[in-house]
Amino acid sequence: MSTNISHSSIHVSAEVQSALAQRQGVVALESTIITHGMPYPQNLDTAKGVEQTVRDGGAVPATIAVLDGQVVVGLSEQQLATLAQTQQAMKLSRADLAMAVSTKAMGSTTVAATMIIAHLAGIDVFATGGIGGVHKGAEQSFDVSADLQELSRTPVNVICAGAKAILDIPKTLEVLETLGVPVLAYGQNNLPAFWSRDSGLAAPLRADSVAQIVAFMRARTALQISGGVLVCNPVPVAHEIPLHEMQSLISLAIEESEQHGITGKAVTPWLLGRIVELSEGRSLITNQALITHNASLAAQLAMALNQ
Ligand code: PSU
Ligand code: MN
Repeated sequence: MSTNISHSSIHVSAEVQSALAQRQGVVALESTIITHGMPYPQNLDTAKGVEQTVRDGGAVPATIAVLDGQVVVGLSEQQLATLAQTQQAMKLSRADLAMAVSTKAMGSTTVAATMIIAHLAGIDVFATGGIGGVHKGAEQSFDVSADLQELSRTPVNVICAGAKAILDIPKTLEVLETLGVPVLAYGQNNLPAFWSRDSGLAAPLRADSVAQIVAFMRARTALQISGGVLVCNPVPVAHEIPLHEMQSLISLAIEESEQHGITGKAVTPWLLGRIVELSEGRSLITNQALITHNASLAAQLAMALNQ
């Protein structure tokens, strides 16, 4: 167990503990994408593939989830397989993470909850697919993901593929700016939009190499600026679905979600699932490709930060 954790409800795997102690480079991975973001068995294949990609980059993966009330940092292969098949995992964010612990429930961690646990365990790099953000129609629904607040307060560097086009991306960028969260596009001027490389919007900041990201992070530390950093890594060209092709599917999925009365935490998983169906599986393949790509960049960053 890492030295800054003294709570018995948190278990850090031996491999992750030793990697942290030896400053080998550890990449945190979320689990909501496993339980609520993809169907079985693609979710398990993806989770394993992402872990392998982190290892290929020389770092150690630490997938995070709550299993029967215990927060686990660095799921074993068996635990990963169990989680991937469970139907009743709670989707955990900052508000409900402790409830899964206190009721000894199964739960998967969103970006927000994964950041909280990663920080507690001493892990400062985290790879995911897409972050939560401001939903379209938020002026009516007030649906703004707790991921955004978490990025502003918890010092973990999150590598994602941008905000999903099911969100209101301009409003998401505005909120991130208000909260003081740096948003860096990697290798391009425009912000990527998850399945698509280009959201059509300029990213606030740009970095072209891992060394530039590290230099930026060191400068923040020197200036005592706390909180997270969001690096947006465009999906590889071979797997991208251009925004104009996604747009009609997204509009249809949102319309249907309203007709079905989907609200609250169910919105993001419902839309993602429906978009996989509407795209006849194509969006799922893109989702798998982008998260693997992000894991590779995260491994490079974790290694560089530990040098
Ligand atoms: N991106 C995906 N699949 C997912 C999510 C993002 O491709 O399942 C999850 C992440 O865990 C993210 C969460 O933190 O959705 C956001 O949910 P909400 O909007 O309810 O905060
Ligand atoms: Mn929400």
